[in-house]
Parts: sequence; C-alpha cells; structure tokens
Amino acid sequence: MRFSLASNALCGAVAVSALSVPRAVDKRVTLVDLKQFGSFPTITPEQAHAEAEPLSSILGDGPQFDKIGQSTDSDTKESPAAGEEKATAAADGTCDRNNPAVRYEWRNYAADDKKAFVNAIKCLMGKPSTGGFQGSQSRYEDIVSVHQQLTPTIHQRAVFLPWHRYYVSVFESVMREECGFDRAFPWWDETLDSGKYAQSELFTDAYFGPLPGKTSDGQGTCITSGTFGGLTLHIGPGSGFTDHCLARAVDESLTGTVSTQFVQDCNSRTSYDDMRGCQELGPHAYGHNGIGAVMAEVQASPGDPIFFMHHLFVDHSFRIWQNADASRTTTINGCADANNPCTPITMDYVLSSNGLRPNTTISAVMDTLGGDLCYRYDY
Ligand SMILES: *[C@@H]1O[C@H](CO)[C@@H](O)[C@H](O)[C@H]1NC(C)=O
Ligand SMILES: [Cu+2]
Repeated sequence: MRFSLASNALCGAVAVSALSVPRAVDKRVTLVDLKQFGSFPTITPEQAHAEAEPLSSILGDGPQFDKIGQSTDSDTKESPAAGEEKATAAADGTCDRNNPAVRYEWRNYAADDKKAFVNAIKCLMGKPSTGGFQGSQSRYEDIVSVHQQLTPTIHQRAVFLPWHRYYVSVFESVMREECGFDRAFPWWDETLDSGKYAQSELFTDAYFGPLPGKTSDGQGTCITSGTFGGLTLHIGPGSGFTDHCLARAVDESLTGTVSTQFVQDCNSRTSYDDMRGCQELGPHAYGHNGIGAVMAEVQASPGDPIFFMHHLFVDHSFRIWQNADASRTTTINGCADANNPCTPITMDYVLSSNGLRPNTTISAVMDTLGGDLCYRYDY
C-alpha cells in the first residue's frame, strides 16, 4: 500500500500528542506522495503582464450582456428559492436573454443552496455508474472518466474553454436530472481568496471539506472530514486506475498568483487563442496546482469536486472576456489538433462527453445566452 509509510510515521506523532489530548486519537491523518499527481504546465504572471495588451482592448464598447438585470439581482444576497430557478439549458433552443438562470458567486449564494449543492454532488457519488465509463464506480465517476479519457484532445488547444464550458453544463444537467437539484448554480470568485484559499468558506466541513497545506516535506493530506471525507477515488491518478484518497495540498504562494491582475492581463488579449493560452497556463493552472494533489493532475482532477467550482471561475473569466465584444460569441481561432501545421478550429467543431449527454458544437456554447445555454453570472 503506497501510503503506509507516511501513515505510520504520522500515527506515531498523533499517539504522542494523544497522551495529553485524548480526543485527538480519533483524528487519523494520512499523507500521500504528491509525485503521482504531477501538475499543470504554467506561464508566469510576469510573462502574462509583459505581453498584456492596452486596457482599451478589454473595455470594448460591445454589448455587456451580463449586466442585464444586474441592478436588481446583485443587490440581493438571496439566490432564488427552490423551484424558481430555470434550468441552464434552453431545451427548446430559445433563451430569454433578459431572464436567464443566474450563477451566484459563493458569497452571494444562499446558505440553504450551498448545502443543497454539495448534497447533490454527494448524491451523484452514491448513484451507480450507468456503465461504459472505464474504471468508474459511481455516476459521479462517470463524469470524471469522461475528462480522463478525453484529456489529450481538450487541453492546450483552442477547444479548451468551450469544451470545459460544455463539461460544466453537462455536470449541471446530470445533477438536475439525476439528483433533483433545482436551485441556482454557484460560482467561485477565486481572486477574492487569492493567497488564502484555505480560509475560504468552501473549504469547511459544511461544504467541500478542509484544504490542508502541502507538508514541509512536500506531501498531500487525505480529506477525512466534511461532506467528502473518507472518499475513495477509482479513476486516476493520471491515466491509471488505482484506488486513492481525495487528497489536497494547498500552496498559497501559487494561489496568491490567481489575482484580478493576472485574469485581466490574460483577458486583455484580443485574439481568442492568445487569451485562451494565457488563461489555461495562467490562472486556471495556478488554481489547480495551488489546491494540489488530486486537483493538480491534468487527467483525473474532477475526482476532487472542487474542480467544478474552479472551472466555474474559469468560465466566468471567459464570459467576461466575451462581454467586451459581440464577435467573441460568434468566432473562434486557434488549432483543432496538435499537428504541424495544425487544422484551424471552426465553430462547427464537435464537443463530446462520451455519451453522458448529446454531442454539441462550439457554436452552441459560445454564447451563454443562446444555443444550448441560458445563464449569466451575477457579476
Ligand atoms: C460524438 O463526437 C465524438 C467525437 O467527435 C464522436 O466520436 C462520436 O461518434 C459522436 N457521437 C455521436 C452519438 O454522434
Ligand atoms: Cu480539463
């Protein structure tokens, strides 16, 4: 068992302190080697800043779709009560742009909805796999499997942002249709927790469970408390299938780079694919690597449910970039494959979730207020 050495060493330490504090006996800490997880490739914030384009390109004069209705919505701390919320997908292909579903930043999301949200994820973990997803032992892991299997075609190329937008909406659809989740969706403004992710309310036992620090000798910690405490993951690490715990290992020097400045430096790029590369290797990669362990691995990172809060943040940044110019919801550029020279991507490029939900195209997800989608962010 790969964790046994570290685990024994730590149990010894716990036993000593238990002499004076008997209740600590119950708190077993298991450490894991972080090497098995690898990490996401990065650029530095300095690189992103040096190559940033003038501010005028961010503040384009195109339609500010996400501002519609904001004066009323942003004033309230209450997200809509159960039943009032519209599903994200516009089933009939139409979206009332003045009345879409709203994704609320965690701080603006009702406490009751927060509980319902993590419980719906837990519900997916308790449902059986529908079969056909390699290594999966639950409905939740069906979703993890899709990301693991598609990893080579969805990262470090133009489709990264539209595919992950689609993937989050597939996750949302499965939560709603298979676990009865009927609330508004949240998102996480990571820039507000820059350098102190571990202090975020998300990482408490009531929600996603704690975010332990990377140990001084570079190990991660299995999460044993909270909604997802004691979870066994069957997909990953990497492209393999070895039972392992849900581990985290925060490095706040990495989360500290996930700032408004870094996001804006990336969003200053007028070319879609320049912006995409900067976001992917920038704030997106630092959020993954900063939370660490399961989240730091490219293939099976959705095994940590905080993955979806992170990708809601990445999607928010993408939407804010799109808001600056209407053409950013109708055009795309960059490579569809890794060939040299590559095949240019087009709006007809097919997005697949390996059958979790129907295939779609990039053009159907580029506007969050049309095509397959009907949502905006609360700010
Ligand atoms: C969905 O797209 C994938 C990738 O292009 C393709 O392999 C698969 O056959 C498609 N599935 C359906 C049902 O069209
Ligand atoms: Cu990914």
